[in-house]
This record gives sequence, C-alpha cells and structure tokens, in this order.
Amino acid sequence: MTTIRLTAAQAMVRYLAAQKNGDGERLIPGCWAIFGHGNVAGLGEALQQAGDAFPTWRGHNEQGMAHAAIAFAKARNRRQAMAVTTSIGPGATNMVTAAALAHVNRLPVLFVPGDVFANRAPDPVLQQVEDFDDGTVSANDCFRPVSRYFDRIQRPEQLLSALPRAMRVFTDPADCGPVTLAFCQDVQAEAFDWPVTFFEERVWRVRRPRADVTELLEAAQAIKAAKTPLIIAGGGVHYSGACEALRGFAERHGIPVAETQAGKSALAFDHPLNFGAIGVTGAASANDIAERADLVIAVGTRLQDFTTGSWALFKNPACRLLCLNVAAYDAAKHDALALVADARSGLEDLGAALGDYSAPAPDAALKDSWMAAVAAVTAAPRGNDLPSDAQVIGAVQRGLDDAAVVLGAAGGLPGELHKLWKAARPGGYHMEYGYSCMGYEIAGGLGAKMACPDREVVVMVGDGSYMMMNSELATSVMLGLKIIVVLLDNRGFGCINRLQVATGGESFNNLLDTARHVTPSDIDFAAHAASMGAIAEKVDGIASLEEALVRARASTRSHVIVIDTDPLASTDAGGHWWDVAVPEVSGQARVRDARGHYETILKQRRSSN
Ligand SMILES: Cc1ncc(C[n+]2csc(CCOP(=O)(O)OP(=O)(O)O)c2C)c(N)n1
Ligand SMILES: [Mg+2]
Repeated sequence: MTTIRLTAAQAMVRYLAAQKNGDGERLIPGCWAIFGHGNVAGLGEALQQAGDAFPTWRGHNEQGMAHAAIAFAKARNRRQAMAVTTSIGPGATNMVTAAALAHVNRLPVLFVPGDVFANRAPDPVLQQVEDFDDGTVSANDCFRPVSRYFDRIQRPEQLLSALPRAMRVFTDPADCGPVTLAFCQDVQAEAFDWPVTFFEERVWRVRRPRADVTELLEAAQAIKAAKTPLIIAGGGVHYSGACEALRGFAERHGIPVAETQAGKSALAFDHPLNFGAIGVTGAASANDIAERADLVIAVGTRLQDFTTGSWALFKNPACRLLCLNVAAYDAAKHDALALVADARSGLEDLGAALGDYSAPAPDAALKDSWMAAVAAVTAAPRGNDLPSDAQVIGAVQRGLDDAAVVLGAAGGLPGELHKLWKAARPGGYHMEYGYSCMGYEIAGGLGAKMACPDREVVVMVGDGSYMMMNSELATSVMLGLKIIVVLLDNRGFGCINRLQVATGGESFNNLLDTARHVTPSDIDFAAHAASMGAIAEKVDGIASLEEALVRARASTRSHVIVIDTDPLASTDAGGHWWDVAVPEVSGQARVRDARGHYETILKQRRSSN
C-alpha cells in the first residue's frame, strides 16, 4: 500500500478538497476559520499550506461564520457544504446555536471545533470545561444533540472512517444535516502514514429513493377520492430539485399549491395554481382552501406549527394528511398516510399512478382577492406616518428584478414576507424560519451571495436582529461580496411586543422605550454600518427608500439602507391563530380575557382533530 505521511489536519484538508458532488463541483468548497489554541497550529498550518486549493475565509464571530456556511448550503440546495473551524472552548460553543439552526433546517455544514488534548498531558488547558465525574466530556459535547453525526477525533486514523461518514450525511437526502468532528489539538498535529487512495477524487451523488409500490397505490387512491385536495410545498421541493415536477403535477391534476416558508418560490407567485403562503403567516387564499381541504398533500415539509396553525388550520372533519417525504420520520407525522420518497421521483410516480385524474377547479377568485389585499398593504403610503413593514416590503420588491434573493430570519419581517413577497423564481426567497434565529440575516446574506454571486441578495433585517449580530457585514466588505441590507428600525422587538399585547400582556421589555433605561436608546445604525466599511444611508420614507435602492443596486460594496418603521403595524389580512400559551391565572383582567379566548380556540382544535 502506497502511503503518504501527513498530519491529521493536513489529511483532513486534503481529503475535503478531493470530494466532488454529482455536478462535478467541490462538495466542500472551502473553510471558514477563526483560530485560537486548539486549531491554529494544526488546522491553521494545513489550511495555509492548501492555499487556493482549499480556500479559507476569516469571519468575525463563529456563529456568524457558521450562519454564512449554512445559508450557502441552503442557497445551493444542499449540493455543497462548507467547513467551519474554531478554537476550543468559547470559539466552539459560540457555534452551538448555529449547529442547532442547521439541524432544525436539515442543512449540511461541517463543524470542526478544536478539542482538548487527547493525551490529557496539560490538563486542564485554557478554556477546558472540566467534568468532575466524566473524563471524556469537553465543551464540544454540547454539539451532540444538534449534530446528525458527532465524532471526537482522538487518533489520526479515525479520520479514515469519520470523514466518509460526514460526506455520507451531507449527501443523504433523509439524514442531511450538520456534522461535528471535534478535533483534539494534539491529534491535529500528529503525523500518520495515510493510504494515498484516501485522497483520490470521490464523487458523492444524492440518491433519489423511489416510493414503495403499496404506499404509492394507497396515496394515489387517496388523491383520486379527494374533492378538495391541497398541496403544501416545503423546503424538500427545492432540495430535491422538484420545482418543475411540482408545477407539472399541479397542472396535470389541477391541484392548488400553498407554500411554507422553506417552500416559497417553488412555484412562481403568479402561477394560477399558486394560492400563496400557508399557515400562521399565510395568505387568506391558501388558508381558505386549507380549512376546507379533505386531503392535504404535504410535500417535503416538516409541518411545523407555523404551517399547520398549531394543527388548528385544517377544519374539515374529513381532512386526511398524505405526507410525501424522503425522511420516514416526517412522512409518518400526525398519523399521515406516508409516502416515503424523494419529492421529484415521488411526484412523477404519483402522476403516473393518477393518470388523467383532475381535481375540481379551485376558486380563482380567492387568489384574485388576496393579490388585491397584497397590493393594498404594500402600496406606497400617502401621509407622513411611519411606514409599516409591508410598505417597506412593497418598495423593496418594486426596486428589484425577478432574479433577486430576499433573505431574512427573525422578527416581524419573515411573517410579512411570507404573506406578501412575490417570489418569481426558485431560490428568490430565502427565509431561515426553522430556527428563526436573530442574527442569521447579515451573515446569511453573505453566504447566499457566495452561493449566488450573480443574483442581487437583499437582506431585510430588524433593528433587534441587527444589534444581535452584524459583524459579518465587515466580512462582506472585506471579501468583496456585496449585499444590500434594508434595516427596519422600529426601536425594539416589535413582533414580540405585539405578541405580548395580543396575549393580554402589558408592553414590557421589548420596545426600547418600555424597557428599563436611564438614557433613552438612540442608535445611529447608518454610522455603525459605515464604520465597518459598508456604504450606509438613512432614508426618511418610502419614496426616498426607492431612490436609495437604485443607488444600492449600483453599488459594488455592501450597502445598508436604514428606515424608521412603525412597531405597532402588521398586516391583518390573511394569517391564522398560533398556539402561544396564555397564563391560567393572572391579576390582570386583560390576561384573564386572553386566557378565555385561548381556551375557546383550544376546544375547537380538539374537536376538529
Ligand atoms: C437568537 C434569538 N433570540 C430571541 C429570539 C426571539 N425573538 C424573535 S423575534 C424577536 C425580536 C426581533 O426584533 P427585530 O429584529 O427588531 O424585529 P421586529 O420584531 O422589530 O420586527 C425576538 C426577541 C429569536 N428568534 N432569536
Ligand atoms: Mg425591531
């Protein structure tokens, strides 16, 4: 056996650089890194030696780097995944939230936090978490529940099995998610004689599991028996490359389509069968059909509570659930008729089984009146009141072309965007709404831009999320990866304040003015963004926002536009109840009223399910 002597870190880098996806691209195109003790001497040396053969990007915050990597993988429809390496201790645990985000969203990313010495000689090292009862515990054990595959590399040769397992997870459509390889720092630097075959180019194709024949027949029968079926398109439609198959299936069988946050843009907004967003942040048109549906065909969706209106949305007592999902876990949810298959092949096979079956035509007027409602709330305002999020969304939409990608994650914006954004092309709508993690937005915009350099990436972010994490804006400037950021400053956590009041609470600790303070908060966001090298401006209303967007599109550097907005306004049209538990006893009458209302709805849900 021909061997080559390399350190374990050098071997990891060499192996990662040799992996290809089914499109002939690098499966792992490079590595984000913030060094410290635990990775600078080992992986740091290996990455530096690799140079352009395996590029390294330096971020400003471990979570931010990981958000960029995750957004990249999402925007590439899981065809590629990035690596992220950190020092031991705080660098590593800074990344745990991002690992959870990747796990919830089923997105591939390779986390390589440094770990304590395998030989334990210098114990305890700086930043070591010491467990009094368990010598095998380190800070990196926090990654276990938020990794699809977790391993601790305590000997170099463990990489021979751990790395292929990681690639398997990234390219397995059902198991896809984050992998953590906690890499002991002494092991990174240790030499080993590796078989040269380990570093040969390897192609990882994502398989398309076909449906079981019996499940397929049962599913086709259920559809044929349905009078008011509805398709819910989830993120799996994108990841499977099934957007065209979905369109063909819906058209051939005349079945209306509604979209989840992750599924949105699977079908063009103006397609006659696209009835819009579904659920808590849904369109009235889609929710109307969902309420009456006798069969819900859920394709590639986890069916989280925002999609199902906390399971109170489907009001037809005869409603059945058919779940087409590549993951048996998701297909079997809520007593569904399971159809375990890849979305694209599953839709194709279902179509063949259905023949020329066509559902009764859905009511097109529902869609027309919803589009009229969208036009009304997104139109430019007449007066001088602070604009609503919806009015800002309207201006941003008017200022962009069809290819643009709008990106967001937390606050009031994802809900408004889900309802109102007109997504014309697949991938033009990038919402991280599995973990809805504040601070994803700007770093995510950077990752999306790396994935789609030819598309304009527009990040829509609230003041709260911006304050939570903004430092990768400087990275976008440094890397010449231009993003547009529209920052809506409503002076606080507007959506949580609205939720607080809607559940009977007093306005408390959400808006900056109703939080305990000595000096009223007055943050100059434009100055802050400019200090990181971005072009930044504050506009005084919708008309000047539209002008600024023209400048932002012409900019070659990341461009931030700040606009003051109304914290109390949100779109009343559409939407659905969401289960947020209200206190059972309270000294406040408004809370008691809210509890009474809450209990009424809970009773309805029980009787309808
Ligand atoms: C990391 C994280 N912490 C807390 C939350 C809970 N949360 C959701 S939205 C939100 C407020 C967001 O404020 P902002 O970005 O200004 O948006 P707005 O609600 O004002 O539209 C909070 C605290 C979260 N989603 N993520
Ligand atoms: Mg806000």
